[in-house]
Amino acid sequence: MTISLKVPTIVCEGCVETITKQLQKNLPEAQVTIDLDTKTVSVETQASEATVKEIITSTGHTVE
Ligand SMILES: [Cu+2]
Repeated sequence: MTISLKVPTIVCEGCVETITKQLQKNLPEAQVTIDLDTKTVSVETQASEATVKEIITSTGHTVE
């Protein structure tokens, strides 16, 4: 399942890297794609949307 979330607090490559690393650390099997222009995080994973949201929030970012 692919979960797509809008994360408006993403402003630069650094944010993209931080979120990608945190998701890969917590969900090693996940495929993470982040579009900096649209501030959209797409995660192909077995984990729930709530789990993915929690991981993103733990980096200090806000999920819309
Ligand atoms: Cu940044």
